[in-house]
Amino acid sequence: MKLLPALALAALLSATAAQAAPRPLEITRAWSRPAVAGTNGVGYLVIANHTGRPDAVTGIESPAAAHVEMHAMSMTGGVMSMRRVDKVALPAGGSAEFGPNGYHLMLVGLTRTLAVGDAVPVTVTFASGAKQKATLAVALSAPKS
Ligand SMILES: [Cu+2]
Repeated sequence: MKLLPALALAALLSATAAQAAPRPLEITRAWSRPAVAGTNGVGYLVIANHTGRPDAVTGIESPAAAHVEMHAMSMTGGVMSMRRVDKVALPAGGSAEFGPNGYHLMLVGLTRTLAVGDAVPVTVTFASGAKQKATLAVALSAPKS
């Protein structure tokens, strides 16, 4: 009589956990800033790795730009500089953040003007071979969540 409810509860919990399981590579807070066609735009997003295995971001593409680069920003003696990187590590259980400080995406050669409210599709490629689509929401500041 005591065992049965416990088993039922365990079954219920595991079913709930399965339903709520996050996607293995989860992209959130994807946004960009307004920019004029022909210039360079920026892209920001956070990628969480729930796969249990280390991975890395190795490429990003978008139909809205000639090509997309990953840049690392740093301050040296009060001077801000950025350099292109080929790979951004995605530790197992960890995340990679592309934001206004640190890494960011450079949308090189915008094929169209980005205005507030526009949606910019991007496809992220991972070292594991996985690919994931996301949409950058064009806004003046980062989304709240
Ligand atoms: Cu840059």
